[in-house]
Amino acid sequence: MRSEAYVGLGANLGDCAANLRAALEMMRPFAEDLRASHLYRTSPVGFRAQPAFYNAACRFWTRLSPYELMERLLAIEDAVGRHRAFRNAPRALDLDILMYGDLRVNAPPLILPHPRMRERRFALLPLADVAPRGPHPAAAIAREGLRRLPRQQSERIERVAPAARLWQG
Ligand code: PH2
Ligand code: MG
Ligand code: MG
Repeated sequence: MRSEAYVGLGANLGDCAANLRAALEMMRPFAEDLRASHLYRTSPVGFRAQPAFYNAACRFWTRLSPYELMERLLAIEDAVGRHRAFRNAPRALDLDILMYGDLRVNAPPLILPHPRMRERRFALLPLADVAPRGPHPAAAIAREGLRRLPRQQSERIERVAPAARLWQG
């Protein structure tokens, strides 16, 4: 059985765009029909005194369970050189499952849909890029989330590369 998964990608250490591309490449073995969003440069949310982030999202079909998927994503984070200094510290790569089909689970560290994505433009905007048009849970969450988010002066987000330059399946 295949499930549709959405993963948010972020990086703010080293060659961020290259790290995100490397991550997408490493997802290939378990991610079928992978599509990536545009690439965004975003101001840090939460712990502010850190470099700007590069953010993107992707959508794919997978035969992995959500737990297996989480493990594989953690392994990719490690391979790309993430060093966990402290919570929300600058990172070479952060991969978060945003949604896994319409599954809802609350079994930390696995919480789906991602509990904070609705408050984060840097997650919703790329999610909207890859979500299917029309009535679909991911599209609805992205659309409604973006409509509800207050325009925070502090949260800056700019598109720095089109999807085709981030990733060519
Ligand atoms: N990730 C965080 C905390 N803050 N800010 C931006 N702009 N982008 C992120 O990916 C991000 C963040 C925790 O994972
Ligand atoms: Mg994160
Ligand atoms: Mg994470």
